Amino acid sequence: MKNNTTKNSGKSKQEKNLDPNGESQVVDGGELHQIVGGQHPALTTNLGVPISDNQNSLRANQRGPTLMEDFIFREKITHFDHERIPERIVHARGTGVHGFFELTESLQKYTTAKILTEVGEKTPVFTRLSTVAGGAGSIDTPRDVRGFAVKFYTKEGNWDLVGNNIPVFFIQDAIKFPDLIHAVKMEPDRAFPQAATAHDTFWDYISLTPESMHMVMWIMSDRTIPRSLGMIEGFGVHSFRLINASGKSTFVKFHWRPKLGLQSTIWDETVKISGADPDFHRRDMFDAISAGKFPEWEFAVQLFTQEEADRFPFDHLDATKLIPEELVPLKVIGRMVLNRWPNNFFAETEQVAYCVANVVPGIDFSNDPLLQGRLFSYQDTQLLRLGSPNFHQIPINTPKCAFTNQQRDGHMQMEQPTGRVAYEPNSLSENSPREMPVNGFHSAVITENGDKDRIRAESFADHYSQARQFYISQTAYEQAHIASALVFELSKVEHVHVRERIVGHLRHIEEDLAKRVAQGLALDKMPDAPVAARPVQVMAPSPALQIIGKMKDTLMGRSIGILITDGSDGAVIETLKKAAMDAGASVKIVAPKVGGAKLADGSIMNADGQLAGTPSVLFDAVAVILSDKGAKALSTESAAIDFVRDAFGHLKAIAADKGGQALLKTAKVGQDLGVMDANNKDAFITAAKTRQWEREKSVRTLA
Ligand code: HDE
Repeated sequence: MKNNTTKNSGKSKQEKNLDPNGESQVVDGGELHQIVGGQHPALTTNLGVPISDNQNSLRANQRGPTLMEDFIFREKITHFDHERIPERIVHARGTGVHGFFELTESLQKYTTAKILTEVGEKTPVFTRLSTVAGGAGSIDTPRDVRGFAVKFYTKEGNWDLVGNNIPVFFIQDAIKFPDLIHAVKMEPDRAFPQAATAHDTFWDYISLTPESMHMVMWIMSDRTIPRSLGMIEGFGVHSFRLINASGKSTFVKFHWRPKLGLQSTIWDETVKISGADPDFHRRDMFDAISAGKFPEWEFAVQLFTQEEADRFPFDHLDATKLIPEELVPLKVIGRMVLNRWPNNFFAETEQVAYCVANVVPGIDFSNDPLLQGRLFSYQDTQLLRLGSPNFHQIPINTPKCAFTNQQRDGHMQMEQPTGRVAYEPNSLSENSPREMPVNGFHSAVITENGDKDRIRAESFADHYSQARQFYISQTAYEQAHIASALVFELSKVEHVHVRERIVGHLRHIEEDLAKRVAQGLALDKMPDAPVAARPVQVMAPSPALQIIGKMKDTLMGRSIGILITDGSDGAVIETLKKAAMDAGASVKIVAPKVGGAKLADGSIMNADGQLAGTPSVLFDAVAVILSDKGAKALSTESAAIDFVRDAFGHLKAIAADKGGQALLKTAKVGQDLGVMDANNKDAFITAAKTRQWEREKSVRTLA
């Protein structure tokens, strides 16, 4: 058929066939191919058929319909249509990194597990840090618990320690989990809010679930708005058991402690980070790994016997309780370093399948009813997500030790077992796998008795004592943040009776907290406290529960932003930059234009970020080094005004030269010890390592 359009914009077949290894730039039917040398393999179908044209589907004629016959098109689109697997129902948003675990102290007295007894041995790990409530594409920085899941590829099989950055949980029995998650997720009729607890269904459920009150204190604290993934603690939460060579078992709780110390953001800062960089934590981790600044955690255990547990003023099998460090001290036994970014997000981070039931000989479970339920849930969830009982054959899930058994076949089987024997016991095969009565996995031998029933132990009934202990252990600044977070969240709740019911619970925790929240909500009278199943016990404050007390005197893992303009003083910038980098920080230059600025001496300083897209919320402290002319130009630039105003409002150190001071004045930014002259680099570095907590009362009204 004749037609007046020409194929490929008039190019001949020869012109379309590019030399894949040449250096050329060719327009092909509108597409731009930039080939920069190298040996490019042929593009093929999944079955190895070379593809001649990856831009045009097979058409009946130049402007006619596409033909079903086009197997290349169909294969490509079918594969694309199937690219997604169900995202995790919880913890969908996560960042995974490879690394290693190194044991520094043997637990041989307590366990046979090689991973906990072979000092100096480096075991590969894959660690995935996540938020809980949001979907896979949600922001990194909502107020939320962080998941802390570690897969240890040990010599005796994979051990998955699937924990959180908070040592307790909302509920005591796994059967409640779907209700809790339905309450926190987007409300089903309107499909919002995404990744947020600040809505009616969450607080309605919580207000009817007194056992959640301890967890509520933790989630309303700044633990749920961490500064970076390298600055969170990790907890196995439940009690587990270790079993030694003579079969004796000891209870254990697992802890991860970040080498960078604990640090959180300010709520207003978190909200703004979410807009400025929805991938804030993932990017920060990627940058740290790329720069060779590998995040590291200490691994610690709390060990205790049944007899000791019997004397605790709470039940350690109740996941809403922690064991204060003052009661059972932490013993550091190893470290984990994360040092390798995955090659491919989907293949590794998305397909990694953590299962709480994955333990190795020498490690066993306790009777915590939450843990018991989790032992079922994770395997089941992986079967749905990964679609096959052979998901252990996906490389990220495959043990690094030998494994063999008589399980066969199934969807996506990758192995090709030989021989006629696929059962055990057998007498036909000389080399088929056999049980290992001595070294194989053994459960702890425990005597169980009592009535079978749907029942909660009496010892689980104290819901307020540890909530109170957490609150009274905090610094005054942190208490104000908890009260303000409660006011913020409950102000988003439309139902007044739900707000009131929560304040009623708070009265059992601390009357002053309840008063502050009631005032923040403008309740006309103090709601009654619900009947408590058990009286609140007096527990001594535990400073280990603070964040501020656990900040470290370092700029490692922190970032400093320096705002410059044309005419800025290069020497001052360089001095500050060097001091910050020497203290371990990364430094970014921010300028009105991304191409950089022409400094006073005529040289060009490149910018790492354009002012409009690089607000100060992305930094831990800022310096403002401006020429007089630059300061004047920025005085009508709201991004510059916000830059300094937010830095001040988020309690950050600010170093400013004369031009910088002029901008601070225009922005009506106050002066305090955290605002200093740019020449005072030592004071700036010291102030940058912390937040100016005293400033807070001058910049916002806290509850
Ligand atoms: Fe999970 N949880 N969970 N959870 N959880 C999942 O498994 C579940 C709980 C935690 O990075 C799911 O693979 C039940 C406590 C982390 O891939 C699912 C209960 C703690 C991750 C599941 C709990 C956690 C999950 C969803 C109540 C801290 C992410 C996707 C008994 C100790 C792991 C998946 C990753 C993921 C079930 C409670 C931590 C549905 C039934 C307590 C870090 O199986």
